[in-house]
Amino acid sequence: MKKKLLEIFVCMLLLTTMLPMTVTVIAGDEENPEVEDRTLDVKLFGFIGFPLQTSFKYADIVSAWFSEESTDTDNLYVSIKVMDLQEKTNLEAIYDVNWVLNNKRYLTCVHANPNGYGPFLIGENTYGGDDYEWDTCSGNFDLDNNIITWEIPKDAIGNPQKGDKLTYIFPSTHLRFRDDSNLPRMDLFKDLAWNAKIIKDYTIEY
Ligand SMILES: [Ca+2]
Ligand SMILES: [Ca+2]
Repeated sequence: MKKKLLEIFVCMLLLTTMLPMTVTVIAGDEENPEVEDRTLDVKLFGFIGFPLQTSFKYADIVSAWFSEESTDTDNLYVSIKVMDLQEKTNLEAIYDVNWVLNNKRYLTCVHANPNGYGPFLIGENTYGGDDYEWDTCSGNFDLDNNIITWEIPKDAIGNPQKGDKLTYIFPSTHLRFRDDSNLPRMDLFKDLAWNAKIIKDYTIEY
């Protein structure tokens, strides 16, 4: 009988310690990203792998996630982490995160090049195809932690409500000749999320 009581007590103790853990993993953050990509997987033209990845760590996606703050419910934060973020890059480096919300496609974007980075953009795919209507938004290049974050006013993405789902989340990076050169604007190198280990939906919290 004593043994049985002890077993019940241990079970209850385990349950109470596990419960807070299951609550904290609901929202997206760096530890629980919506997308976890593989590393050292930047590809020539987006599909040809190669071994010398050291020079391309600034374009190598590690993960991407969405987050909100209970004290700032008007904004949605989108973050992308790369292996080694650089403030200035030799090639034109383009960082994108795509998603679908209430049947519309959205895209965040920021460029880096030899002059630095910015502006931070949020695009709404209003007319279909690849045409986006762009707005600028706030953002941050966190060079210490290799994280880019867009701060997106929810009214720029159709004012989503609590419980709405962001689906088809797809981060990507694109390296091409500098936009201020006269060379063609074709992607030379890309890291795409097709080979990601995890891709999950994000549910609006507030
Ligand atoms: Ca990667
Ligand atoms: Ca990838």
